[in-house]
Amino acid sequence: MFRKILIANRGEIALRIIWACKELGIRTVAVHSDVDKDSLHVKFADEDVCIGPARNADSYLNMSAVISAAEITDADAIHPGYGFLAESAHFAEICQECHITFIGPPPEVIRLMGDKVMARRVFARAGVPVLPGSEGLVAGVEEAARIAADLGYPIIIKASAGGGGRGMRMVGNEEDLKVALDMAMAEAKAAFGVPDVYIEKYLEHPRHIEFQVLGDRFGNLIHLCERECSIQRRHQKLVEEAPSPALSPALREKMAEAALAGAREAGYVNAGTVEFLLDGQRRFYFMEMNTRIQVEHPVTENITGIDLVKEQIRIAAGEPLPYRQEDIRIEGHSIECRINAEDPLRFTPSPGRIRIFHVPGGPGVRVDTAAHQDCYISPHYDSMIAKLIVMGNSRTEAISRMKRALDSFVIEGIRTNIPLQRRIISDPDFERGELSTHFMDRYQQPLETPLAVSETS
Ligand code: MV4
Repeated sequence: MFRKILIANRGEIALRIIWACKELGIRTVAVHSDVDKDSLHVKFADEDVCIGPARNADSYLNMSAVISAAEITDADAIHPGYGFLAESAHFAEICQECHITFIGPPPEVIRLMGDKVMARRVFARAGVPVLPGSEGLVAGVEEAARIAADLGYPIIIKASAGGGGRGMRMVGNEEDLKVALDMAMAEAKAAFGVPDVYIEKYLEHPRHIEFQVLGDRFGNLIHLCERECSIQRRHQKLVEEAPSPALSPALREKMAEAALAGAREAGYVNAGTVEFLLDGQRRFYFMEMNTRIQVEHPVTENITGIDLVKEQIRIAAGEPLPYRQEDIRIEGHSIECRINAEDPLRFTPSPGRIRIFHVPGGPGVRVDTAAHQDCYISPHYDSMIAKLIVMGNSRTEAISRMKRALDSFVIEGIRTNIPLQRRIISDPDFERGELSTHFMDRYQQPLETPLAVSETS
C-alpha cells in the first residue's frame, strides 16, 4: 500500500480523498494556490505545498508544479480527484515516467475513452447499443448531409475530444446543417485543438443514466448499479440519485451487462462511469465513458456501502477487488443536491465570504464540503460549495429527508441555489420520478417574484 498520497485538487473532493487516506493509514500532501492557503484541505493534510497563484492554469492545472510537489514531498501516488488533471492521459503518462502512481486508469485507457469516436467504436464492438450516428468523424458538409438524411432530423453534432456537453450542437433541419457544422468544427478546434466532430441521432426527451464500474489489474470488473442524472442545467448536474426510478430489475441487468462488456473491451481498470441515454421506449444507448471519480459518487456509496475512493486507492496499489458481483447488494435510496454559490434568480456566480454556515445532520444525511464559517468563496473556482446527500429506506423517505435537510441548511453571506433545490425536490414530476434531460427547462424563468428594474442595474 502507498505510504503517502498527493491530492492534486481542492475543495470538497480533496477533503473526501484525505478522509479515505486517513482511514487507510496513508499520509497526505495537499497542494494549493495562494488564495487557498487557509483551506480545509490544507489544514487536514499532513503536509502542504503552495503550487502557484489563484488562476487554475497557474496552479491546480500546472503539471510540472504538481509533479515537483510530489517529488519534493516523496509522495508515491497522486489522486487527481475530478476535473483538473483527472482525465489527462498526458498527465498520467508523466506520473508513470516519474515513478509516481496515478490513481486512475492507465493512460492508454484515458486516451481511448477521451476520444468519443473511439469510445463509440469500442462499445459497439462489445455489442453495446450506441446512439445511431456517423461511423467515425465527419469530414465535410456533403457527408454530414448524407448521414443526417439517413438518420432523420433532428441530429446532434459533437466534438470527438469533447464530452459532458462541451462542443455540442443540435440541428433540426438540413438548411441549418452547414452553418452548424462549421461552427461546431471551429468551436472544437478552439476548445480542444482539433476540429474533429461526429454526428448522432438527437433523442428528444431522454434520461441520463450512468453505471458505476470498478475494475482491478487482474481482470476483475464489477458494476455498482446506476445513478440517474437527468436533472441538469447547461450540462451541470444539479440533482443525482441512485437507483434510477426508471429501471426495472431486468433493464438494470441488461444495461449493467452492456456497461461491463464495453468496459472490459476497453481494458478498463479503476473506477469509471458508463453514460447511457434512455429513450421513452426504454431503449438505451451508450453515450460516453468517464474515467474518473465523479462528483455524484456518494449516492452509489450510500446504496452499496462501498467506499469508492478507498477502492480507487486499493486498485491503484495493485490490490485485487475484495468483492465479486454477487457480493454487491443495493439497499435503500440516495439523493444528492449540489449546493452552488450562485444567484438563484440569475444563475450567476455569487462569490464572497460565508458569514453563517450551518450544515444539516441527523439520520441519513451526509454533507461533503470544504466550506465553513468565515471562509471566502473565490470567483476563481467552481461554484459548487457543498454536496447534500441523503439516504432513505425508500425514495419517498429520501425525498422527505432531503426536504428537511435543505430547510435546515443555513448559508449566509453569499447567495446559493438552495431555494432552487427546494423547488426541484418538491416538484410533482420529481416526486413521481418523471425525469428527463429537459426537466430544468421549466425553471429558466426567475424564481418567485420578477426582479425590479432597479435591482438588476
Ligand atoms: C445527447 C442528447 C440527445 N441525443 N445526444 C448532454 C451532455 C452530454 N454528455 C451529452 N448530452 C446530450 N447528448 C443525443 N444523441 C441530449 C443531451 C443532453 C443532455 C444529456 C443529459 C443530461 C442533460 C442534457 C441536456 C441537454 C442535452
